[in-house]
Amino acid sequence: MTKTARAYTNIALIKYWGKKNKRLKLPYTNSLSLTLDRFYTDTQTEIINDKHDIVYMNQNLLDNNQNKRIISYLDTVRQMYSFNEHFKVNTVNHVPTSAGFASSASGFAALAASINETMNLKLDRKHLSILARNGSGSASRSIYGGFVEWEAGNDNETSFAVPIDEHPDIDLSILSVVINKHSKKISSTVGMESSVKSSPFYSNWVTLVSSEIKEIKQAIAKKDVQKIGELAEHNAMSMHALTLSANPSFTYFEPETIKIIQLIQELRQKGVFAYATIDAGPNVKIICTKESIQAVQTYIEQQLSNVTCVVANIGQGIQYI
Ligand code: 2P0
Repeated sequence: MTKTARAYTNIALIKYWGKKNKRLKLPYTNSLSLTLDRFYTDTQTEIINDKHDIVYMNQNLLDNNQNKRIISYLDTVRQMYSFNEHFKVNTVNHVPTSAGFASSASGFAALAASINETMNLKLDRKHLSILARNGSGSASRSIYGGFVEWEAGNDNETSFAVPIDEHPDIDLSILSVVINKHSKKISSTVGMESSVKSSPFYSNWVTLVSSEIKEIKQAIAKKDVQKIGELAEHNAMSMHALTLSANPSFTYFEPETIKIIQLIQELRQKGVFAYATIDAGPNVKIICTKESIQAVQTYIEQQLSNVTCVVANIGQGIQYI
């Protein structure tokens, strides 16, 4: 029986938004994330005597349309490591549907680690990060715990994540505020492509990220949580400015997203520690301290009735169970 690979999701504090190479998922910029402890994917792969892969997700067999992205990834892995085996993949997402986190980061990190285990590839974590990136950019960062930087690189061998501090002794907690609404979703892949192609601010974004990465690494080293919060919020708003300034313009924000941003500003005026970060969807992740998180949650729940709050702390890297 092969071991199960477990990968946790991560939240980007300095975000990845745009690919210079679509096939290899090479980003234009570095990005920096925090791995979280609550949301993870468990994946097990078994070699089967067949010419096709089969994929179970959350105990359901995926059909040929649902499993396309995973099968195409397995083809890439077979090509990268020159083997022909096919697999039965069993993957379970422990990401509560109410938590508002995408599962592609934990999903592809766990799948990469699971293939490494089943095929006995003996990859070090750098090569595991490269393998995960080929599935989904943000998955490259979920190989490590704590603060992680994905170095953009120039080709398949040079684009991978590195740990900045895997076990940081720092007072940060994340409150995920989920807006219970199903809006039409523009995938990150499509959203990024449109921003790169048509936002007049895209080159400014590349310059901005390069300086914000340096600043946030200094703030992490100094455990300056306020500076980390300020940089993460500014970076997230700048990323979303790339969607608003694309042509045609689009946004991931819902009215409640803006409302939560305003509530966070009010909280700060009252002296409560809270900063917003938002990914390719309407939900807001609030960067809090252990002291502020309860007050932040209470205030948000008082002001907005139709939201769900989930608390997460700093999590670890890939595990084999
Ligand atoms: C990030 N996001 O840095 C950014 C911020 C969303 C907003 O990475 O096309 O699923 O598979 O490489 O990694 C989500 O996009 O995109 C993402 P692909 P991915 O976390």
